Amino acid sequence: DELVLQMQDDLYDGMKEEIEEAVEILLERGWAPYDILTKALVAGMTIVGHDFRDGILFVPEVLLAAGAMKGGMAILKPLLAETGAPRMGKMVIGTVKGDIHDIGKNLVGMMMEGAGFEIIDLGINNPVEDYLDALKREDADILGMSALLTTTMPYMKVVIDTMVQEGIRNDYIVLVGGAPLNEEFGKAIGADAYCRDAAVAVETAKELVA
Ligand code: B1M
Repeated sequence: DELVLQMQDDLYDGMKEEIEEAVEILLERGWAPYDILTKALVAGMTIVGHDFRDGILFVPEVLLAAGAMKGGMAILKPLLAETGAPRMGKMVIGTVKGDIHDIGKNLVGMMMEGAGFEIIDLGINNPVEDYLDALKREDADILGMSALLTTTMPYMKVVIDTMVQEGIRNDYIVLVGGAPLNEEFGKAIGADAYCRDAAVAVETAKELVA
């Protein structure tokens, strides 16, 4: 679809209004919200990521792209959450200390909500205390941590180690995700599972909560 390619260009150029309009148009054309999310927005952000890595795009441009992505996601959010699924459990989710990337985390939260989980979103840059306080306060079932930097992903181990020290590790399901992680890393730090994307996070959470 030509509009989808146009959206990837517009996302690259940080054109929030154009993205919002195009999301509405695809919805009118009968596109599933999840397909708009993955085929237009996530695919567009992947291209941004490559050019950011290669020094073609810089932080200000990527921030604009992120803003456009969030504009599109905001329209899709209620639609993805509209399944009326039964309550599955409660998840505390946040990006780890030192890391301010939140698009992936937000997406996981949205999809989990759509699947019937209650989400407590702690935002970005979370020290270990924030996670532990929220888990206890909210009587949560699941801890979800996100990290997008190779320099911040080791902090997930700090959180899990602290849970072990406090004797509460096994009271919660711990799921981790983020572009630089992999299965092996998830195992090595003692998480219950590494989740490649939001759909996998939902499936894994459903499986482990049951
Ligand atoms: Co940053 N950045 N960034 N950035 N940024 C990356 C991550 C990078 C890979 C780009 C690159 O070089 N190719 C690179 C990291 C390199 C590395 O560590 N090896 C990088 C860098 C270097 C930086 C800065 C250091 C740049 C600088 O300042 N010099 C800086 C760091 C700031 C900080 O955090 N302290 C920085 C800043 C930024 C912006 C602020 C400009 C912006 C963030 C805006 C925002 O989030 N509000 C930004 C962006 C947008 C990116 C890229 C381009 C896109 C990330 C994204 O949103 N992807 C990214 C390149 C890339 O990842 N390819 C990059 C879309 C999103 C849907 O995917 O986040 O992977 P993702 O989430 C997926 C899965 O990973 C998984 O599910 C999600 C949905 O499917 N998942 C989970 C994620 N979290 C999960 C948690 C779970 C489960 C699954 O819990 C249960």
